[in-house]
Amino acid sequence: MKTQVVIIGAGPAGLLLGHLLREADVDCVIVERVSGDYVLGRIRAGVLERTTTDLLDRLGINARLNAEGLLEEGLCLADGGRLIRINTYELTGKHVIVYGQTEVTRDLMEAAHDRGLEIIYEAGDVSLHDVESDTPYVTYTKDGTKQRIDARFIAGCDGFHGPSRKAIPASAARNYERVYPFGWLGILADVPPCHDELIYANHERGFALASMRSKVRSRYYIDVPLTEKVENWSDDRLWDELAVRLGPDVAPHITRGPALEKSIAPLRSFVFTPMRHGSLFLAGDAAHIVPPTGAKGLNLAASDVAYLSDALIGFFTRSDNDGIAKYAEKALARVWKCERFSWSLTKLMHRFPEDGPFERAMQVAELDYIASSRAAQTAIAENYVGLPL
Ligand code: RFL
Ligand code: PHB
Repeated sequence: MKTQVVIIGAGPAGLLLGHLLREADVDCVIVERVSGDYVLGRIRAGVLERTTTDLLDRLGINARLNAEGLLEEGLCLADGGRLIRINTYELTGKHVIVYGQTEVTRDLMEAAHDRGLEIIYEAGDVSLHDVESDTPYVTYTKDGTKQRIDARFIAGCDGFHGPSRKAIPASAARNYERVYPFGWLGILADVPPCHDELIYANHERGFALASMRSKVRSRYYIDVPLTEKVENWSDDRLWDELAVRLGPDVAPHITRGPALEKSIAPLRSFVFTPMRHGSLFLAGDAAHIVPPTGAKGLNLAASDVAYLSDALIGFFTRSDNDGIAKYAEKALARVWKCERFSWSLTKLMHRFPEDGPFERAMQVAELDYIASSRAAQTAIAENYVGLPL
């Protein structure tokens, strides 16, 4: 098979890129390791920035998003007894929208069929070849047969564990990494949220987050040591801990219910450079990871894809090499800003095992400053709703 762009990975980055290219009549094929149902079974992000929803609007894949997404005007930071509200809408004029990654993915998958976007699911042994040349290709096995797709470019949208990043030689690459000493234990339940806005809490027993997927489905997290096992957390134990960490004002509003899903995700900050090597481009989690504090991961995948689709469309429809040449630099400038925000909010809202009274006093001082300063709140709000492209 021959195409213009082979996209590896049918997560949000790969699906969005595929749709944006198809819309501009650029040929592409997506190759995905697992089945569509498996992709939809992953419970991940819940908060979409305007940059992300603008892309869905541009594609016209927004009917359910507009009907079911919850517009959020602010967020709260809780610190023991107090709740600091940041009115992000008033400070920036922008909303974020609560709409799950699962739903975004489902909408993109369903539209793929109607729009002739080809997705090859359950492709085994996906390998990249000749990425330094102008004639790269991808091989994979499907139903026991080896297949090959030739292309002009390969887009590596295959997440943190995929093969694309590894196709760039170590001599050309650089990794920046911070692994955090805890993970987030999440619970999804069909109960109304305890609050109409997200609450990030820093309690002496640790971090907690109250989030949601809809008016009848809630998502909560607490941080736990990396050695912790999900089996040690019965639903009751987790609800009790959430009530303590979210504080006495919030606890009475928590509705408990059986877990639909419960899992632990480790926290990591990671940036890989370069985001382009020859004919291979990286986008989304394939190139960078942020800790989930601040809800940037999916949104960053979407902003990479906005730059990359512009670059590829310019190349194929206007013979314009400029976007291709500048992709890595442009994307990375935004990536580092989002890395900084996610890292600083993680530091502010978590109790690190190595921290002592000094570090805690710094957190309290920063939260006091945020509570009293419109400038400090604006800085958080601008990052939370999404920096401009
Ligand atoms: P994905 O979603 O990991 O998709 C990559 C796809 O590539 C496939 N793949 C392969 N395909 C072919 N061959 C191979 N060998 C392959 N290896 C892998 C995979 O099967 C998969 O389908 O990466 P993408 O598209 O870059 O999207 C990134 C986002 O998924 C991620 O950044 C977010 O989920 C992060 N994240 C959040 N982001 C937000 O913006 N807001 C949030 O509220 C938010 N909350 C979260 C999160 C991530 C979490 N976890 C579990 C990591 C909450 C959690 C708990
Ligand atoms: C979520 O709803 O899953 C969520 C919300 C905000 C975050 C991370 C995850 O910062």
